[in-house]
Amino acid sequence: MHLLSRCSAALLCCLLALPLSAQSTSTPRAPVEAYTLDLSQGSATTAQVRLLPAELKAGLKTLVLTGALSSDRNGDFRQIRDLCPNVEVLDLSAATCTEIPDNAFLGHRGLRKVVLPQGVKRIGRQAFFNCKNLQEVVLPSAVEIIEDGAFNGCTALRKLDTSRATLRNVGFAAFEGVPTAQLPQPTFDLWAKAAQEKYSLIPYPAQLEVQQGKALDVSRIGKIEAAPELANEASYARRILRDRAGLNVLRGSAKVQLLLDATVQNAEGYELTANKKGIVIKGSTPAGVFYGLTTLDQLLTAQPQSLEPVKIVDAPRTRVRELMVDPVRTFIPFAELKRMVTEMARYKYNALHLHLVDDQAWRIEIKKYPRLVAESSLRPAMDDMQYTSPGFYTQDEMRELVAFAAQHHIMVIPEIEMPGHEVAAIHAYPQLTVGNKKVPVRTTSGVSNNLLNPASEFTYQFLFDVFDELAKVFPAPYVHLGGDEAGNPPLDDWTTDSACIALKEKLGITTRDRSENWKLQKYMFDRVIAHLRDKLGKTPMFWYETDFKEIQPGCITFAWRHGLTKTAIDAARANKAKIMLCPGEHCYLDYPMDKGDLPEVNWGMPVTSLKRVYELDPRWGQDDEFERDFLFGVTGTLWSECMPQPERVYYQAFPRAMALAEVGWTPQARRNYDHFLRRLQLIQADQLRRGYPSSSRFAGYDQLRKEEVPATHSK
Ligand code: TNX
Repeated sequence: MHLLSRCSAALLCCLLALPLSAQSTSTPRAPVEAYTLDLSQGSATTAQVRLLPAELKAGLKTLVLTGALSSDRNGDFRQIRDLCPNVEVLDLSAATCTEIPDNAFLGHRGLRKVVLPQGVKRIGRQAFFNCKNLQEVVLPSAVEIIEDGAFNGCTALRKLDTSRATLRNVGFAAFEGVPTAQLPQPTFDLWAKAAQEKYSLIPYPAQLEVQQGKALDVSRIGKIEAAPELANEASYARRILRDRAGLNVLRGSAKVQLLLDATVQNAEGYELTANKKGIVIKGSTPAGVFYGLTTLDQLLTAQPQSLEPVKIVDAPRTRVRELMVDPVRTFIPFAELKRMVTEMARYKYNALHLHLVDDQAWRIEIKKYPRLVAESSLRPAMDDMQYTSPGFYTQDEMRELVAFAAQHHIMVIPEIEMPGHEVAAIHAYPQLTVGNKKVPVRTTSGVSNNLLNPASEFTYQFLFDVFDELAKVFPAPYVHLGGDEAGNPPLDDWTTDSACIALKEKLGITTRDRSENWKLQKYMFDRVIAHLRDKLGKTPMFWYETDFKEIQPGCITFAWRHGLTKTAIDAARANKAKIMLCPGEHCYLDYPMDKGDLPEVNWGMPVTSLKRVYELDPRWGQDDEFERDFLFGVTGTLWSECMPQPERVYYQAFPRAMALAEVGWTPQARRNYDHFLRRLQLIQADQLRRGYPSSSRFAGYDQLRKEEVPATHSK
């Protein structure tokens, strides 16, 4: 990529037409700026960008395709979106296809000009979502359908002539943020349809009673009254009134009252009443009041002018409702982390877990070890994506994030992996590993057998220093230590090394094969846990693995492996540890939501459907004692090996993270999947309008938007 971007301007203009033989996978000798893939003269008539060499794809600026375009799993559209990030001009005028698939170019930052094939009739949902540099699209006259969010966020798009097209359907928020004048209007009033569901609340509250009486004229709200401790919540309330009801200036006799009231039982619980005089929200803490406000925000989404009297009494089911993001495999720009926080807050999440280091990069500044970010924050070309993903967070940025998240009652939990998934650190400081091996930062996903060395004091000094610095940045009482996939594949790195053998002897470990290597991991964990607890006052968390056979009491263990949740629960109970539920089959949001949904190309991920997420009962067949004393919360994971653009994190997260929010918050008896889907319509439409992409690949998506809302569902 870098080689190509350094090319001279003259080369920019040259259009190289390579014959079919260019299918060879070798790297071309000279850098190529432009490419015509014309297969029409050979026997094949398919465009197949797949056949181009990976490095060529990563650097291409102009791409002209002829022949039939394929939109299957690893077809031409996926290839351009994920593997050709620098394509600026995409000329498909001589290619054929009848539709531009959903999400075809979602988040593509290179595209400036796209000429679509003559025969295109449909432009799919979110097809050009957030193509921020896209200036011109040449639409053929055949185009009849432009789906929801198709050009949403294309803020540079100035040339889009739809006058020749015979548009039958134009979707919701298809042109949100597009500055061009005279854009086609949506043909279906999705918003009005979805807003018929007046209580489109996610997560659904524990109690909701529709009251008698006159509705509140929202425009008459003249005042927000709040105790000084609730200044942050008062400003959130002001924002809600502005965003939902357009109230920039408050005038009128109705009011919003925010009250601290110790009689509200749960620290995160709240009571909300609305009547013609105004809105009262009570909580025993600012967090409770804040959650009441997020409910008010959703009430006003459906009823922005006239709010019908209602009383809501609500409290969460589980203590911690978390999303984990992975800025390692694909860097997440700092601003996007903030956008994630504001979005999570809407659904009453209270923890953002940052997976800050892994084999492919180290993403957090550590002042005492500057080589970590200097040498290991690039994420080199990985798997079939032959381009880098550079970036790291400074400690100042993380402080800003922590403060911002705190305003949204979200704590930020850092994760530093050990002893596995640490190749990036080992690359910068080879003394961290057995034999001081200088290893490259990992360029594929998967599991490495390069581990931290348990028999070297440098390892402990390093970890203590890192945690000491992080403790000054992240005030959350929890720190995640990773611990996954270090024994699977087995910890062979530790089997033959003489220092590891000597440590085994010292610890009374008699075996010399790999069977008790886990005891060295335990030794490492015990020392780090003691430091975290005694010196820093932190509670450790880690990913549960069966081959790591002991858990210290009071720790929080994450049940993540498909099919092993019961085993993890039993181990947590036996060891008096708490358990965070994130079983792969319900909570892995990096997996596709449906067959063929993004990420279409992955390492063989199973599908985690929206329904499957919703079906998680965090009690997991256990007793009351489990829910009260052992269940810590629920986590949705967003590993990013297969999400090459930042907005893909949102696409994977939503709407499943809404289902998971309800899993973690709403009492089981109040949950119903069909009802959830009806409430989701307005929430998802609102989210799209606000510039967040999401998946629509769940049963009933299209049908739900067309059918009438039955009266029974309006409560
Ligand atoms: C396993 S889940 C991992 C991660 C990968 C993920 C991909 C876990 C604790 N470890 O390193 O990113 O699979 O889904």
